[in-house]
Amino acid sequence: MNPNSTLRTVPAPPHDERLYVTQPHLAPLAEFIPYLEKIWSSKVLTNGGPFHQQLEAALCEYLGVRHLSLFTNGTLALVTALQALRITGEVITTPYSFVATAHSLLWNGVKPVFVDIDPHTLNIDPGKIEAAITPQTTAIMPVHCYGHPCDVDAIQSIADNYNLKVIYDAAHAFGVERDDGSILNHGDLAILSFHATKVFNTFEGGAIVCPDAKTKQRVDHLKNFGYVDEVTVVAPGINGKMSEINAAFGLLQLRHIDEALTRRKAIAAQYRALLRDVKGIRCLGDAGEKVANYAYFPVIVEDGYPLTREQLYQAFRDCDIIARRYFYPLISDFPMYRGLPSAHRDNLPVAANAAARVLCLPIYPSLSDADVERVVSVVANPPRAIGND
Ligand code: T4K
Repeated sequence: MNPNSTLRTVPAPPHDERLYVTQPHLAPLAEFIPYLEKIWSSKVLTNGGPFHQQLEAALCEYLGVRHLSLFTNGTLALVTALQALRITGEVITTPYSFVATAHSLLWNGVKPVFVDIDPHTLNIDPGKIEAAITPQTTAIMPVHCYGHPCDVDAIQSIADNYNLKVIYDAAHAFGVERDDGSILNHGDLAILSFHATKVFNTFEGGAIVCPDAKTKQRVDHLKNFGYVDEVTVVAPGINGKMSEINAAFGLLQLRHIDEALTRRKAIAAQYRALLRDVKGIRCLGDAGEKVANYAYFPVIVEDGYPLTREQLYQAFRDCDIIARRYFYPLISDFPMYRGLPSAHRDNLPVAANAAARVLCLPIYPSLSDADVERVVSVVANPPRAIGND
């Protein structure tokens, strides 16, 4: 099909609700009031108060990790993780992610070096990492894209051979497990996002998962301006602390997370069953996870499908379904990155292909079975393309 051809719009099916790529799962408001009353009475609003401490402990237990430091958001967690490990020079990363991944490197004065991705997982391709290593390389920053685990064993063996640090951007990977437990226990540090659009949200929020108490202590200092005590500052830290209101909300959200994950799993299964016979639409497979979180539902629009990805995206919008092209454009195509030698399209053919073909369908706990059917009906009965082909 000619990508420039236009779509003959068919009347949208009757519905009274716009569907988004995601909607936050919110615990009942009434359940939040007692937490607020405690904050109002204690007047402790921030700076590592009781809810902050409780949420750190509760998340360590729920996620199966040893140490975790809460942050105001995932981006500041990434920026601080690089500071904590004193990363300099060049860092190898993926172009197929949300822009915050690479921005955290620029905020640290570090040069991103983009490496292409694996066509099956859409995570960084470990087979291409070694060729990108130079004497300036100090670390690898892979992303567990859509919550699908990277090939952590292959990445760790390269890091060990070349004495590199590994910082996982695990913004999507809340609760994901392999056979050996939480995916968050891999790498020197792993970063989570608790943004409104994530599987587990605290409105805004994030965390750094640390392997030992000493590293967590350094991270805790860095997120509090570098303060160790009232008169001692040990590093040029930042203000990355999560407030008590976000932490309290996180504790409440955690009480409801299992029901949210169960519903996501059912939605993903329904999509897979309904899309199985749609020619030219491929659902991204898992990446060997034992426990998945169904954070996103990416499909790949292949050549055999009657529409291009852009046309399908538009067809959805015409039906009031806001699917999203995560991750298009590639990070390496943004102005602050595209001059880098590693950002050249010839270096990133798999990522460029994915960015042109992936569409993330709505998936969130309050999506009904009928909503899923409505989404699939657009994919299965696309408007006919007309135009100059
Ligand atoms: N690393 C990776 C790999 C990431 O994906 C992200 C964030 C980060 C690092 C950084 O973590 P944070 O600093 O954000 O904690 C969204 C999110 O803003 C961003 O957090 C996320 N990744 C990225 C993948 O997606 P947008 O621009 O697509 O969000 P937006 O506002 O268009 O929201 C998408 C849909 O979600 C809306 O159409 C409706 C729904 N929504 C959104 C918000 C904010 C709601 O229903 N309520 C809301 O409050 O970036």
